[in-house]
This record gives sequence, structure tokens and C-alpha cells, in this order.
Amino acid sequence: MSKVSVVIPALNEEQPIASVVRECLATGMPGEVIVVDNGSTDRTAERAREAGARVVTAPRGYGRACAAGVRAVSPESDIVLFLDGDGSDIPAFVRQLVEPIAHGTHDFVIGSRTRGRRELGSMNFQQILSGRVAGWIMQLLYGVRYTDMCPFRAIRRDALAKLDMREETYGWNLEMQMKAARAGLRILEIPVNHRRRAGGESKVSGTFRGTFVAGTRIVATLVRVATSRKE
Ligand SMILES: Nc1nc2c(ncn2[C@@H]2O[C@H](COP(=O)(O)OP(=O)(O)OP(=O)(O)O)[C@@H](O)[C@H]2O)c(=O)[nH]1
Ligand SMILES: [Mg+2]
Repeated sequence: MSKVSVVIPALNEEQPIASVVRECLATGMPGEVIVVDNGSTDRTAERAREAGARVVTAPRGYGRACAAGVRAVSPESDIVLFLDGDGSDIPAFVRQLVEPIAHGTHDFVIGSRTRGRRELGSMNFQQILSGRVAGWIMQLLYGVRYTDMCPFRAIRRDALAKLDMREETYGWNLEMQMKAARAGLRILEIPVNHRRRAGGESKVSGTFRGTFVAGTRIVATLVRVATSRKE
């Protein structure tokens, strides 16, 4: 039977984090939930621990947090699942993301919020458009169909290790999608529903600075990976 580790990057998410962890554990799928808290100034780590997560730390940055989470995964795990710590990804979909990998038909299963049902205000126009545009570009580059840069995704651990992930901030999600496609992994995209964050403050899409920093990093990632040689 496959063992699943959940990795949740969380920065100042003391309000939503406990229910995200509990909802993940309630699915009965994960063997462990790892919350990566880098520099929260609130009680994110404490709340995550109380809810049953293992908490690890890393230097600031979304990609660094995800990478630190992967390094902390228990050696027996063969599937790593990622989701955000703000309550916007719906853990009830964990099973649908994990099963195709557990059954051996796919290596990488990614949610698509644009193909799922979205609570009003849960994604803004730039997020929807940038996910679609990135998808079209990756279709041209690799012939793979993606419709979102959804953070909610599961991947075989050994396949992830071979992708040689480098992005330290918001390019991480796109880098994984590009490298998975380039490596010829068996990829499946499934619609997932999406909610508004369950409290706390937006770091990315809800602020001008966050949108600008993330947008710049995403474009840089696209160019870097598209023009780099397959390792
Ligand atoms: N560990 C860590 N987590 C981060 C960092 N930046 C963002 N996050 C987490 O990454 C996830 C995505 O950030 P959000 O602020 O929700 O960004 P968003 O989804 O574009 O914005 P919302 O619309 O407000 O949800 C959340 O779980 C954040 O707590 C970081 O530097 N380190
Ligand atoms: Mg969010």
C-alpha cells in the first residue's frame, strides 16, 4: 500500500491552518502531515502541531518551504501531496489526487481550479488567465494539457526527486509542471473545487506586491526551464 505525506507551506496562517491539517487527516489518506512554517510571526506552528502536524522550518520563500517539506518526508513515503495552508484547497479531493498514483496509472496528478467549481472571489482574473496562458505555452512546448498552476497536487516521490527542482519562491509550482511534462511523466489533471481563504491575509494574489513578485518569478521560471537543457 502507498504511503502518503502531505506538505503544506504556511506563512502566518494561524486562523486556517488547524482545520486544513485536520481535514487532511480526516481523509484517512496521509501517513503524515508536514507544515512548513518559515518565519511566521503568529501561532501558525503551534496550531499546526496541536492539530496533528509535524512542523518544520525553512528560509523564507514558497519554493524553499516546499523543498524543505519534501526533505522532511518520512523515508517510507512514496507519494508527496502539496496544498496551501489557507483553507482554499479542499482536502476532500485528496483521495482523487492520490489514487491514480497509488494504482500505478499516473506519476503526477494535479488539480485544476479553473475546471472545478470556484467560490465567488476565490480566484481573481489574473490567476485564472495566467494559469490558462501558462497551460497553452506548455501545450506548445511539451504537448501536455494544463489549465491551471494549482498548488494542490500529488506526485510520486521518486519521480519528484528526479525533477531537480530549483525554484525558491513562487516559480516552484510551474517549474514542477514543466519538468514533469518534459520528463515524460504520466500526468493527469482533475477538476478540483476551490474556496476563498478561510481567514488570515493573502501573501500573493490579493496584494499588488505579491502579484508583481509572483508574476515576475513565474515568467522567469517559464523562460529558464524552457531554455534549459533537460538534466
Ligand atoms: N512557508 C511559506 N509559505 C508561504 C510563503 N508565501 C506564501 N506561503 C503560503 O503559501 C500559500 C499560498 O499563499 P496565499 O497567500 O494563499 O496566496 P494566494 O493563494 O495567491 O492568495 P489568496 O487569494 O489570499 O489565497 C499559503 O498557504 C501561504 O501561507 C512563504 O514565503 N513561506
Ligand atoms: Mg491562497
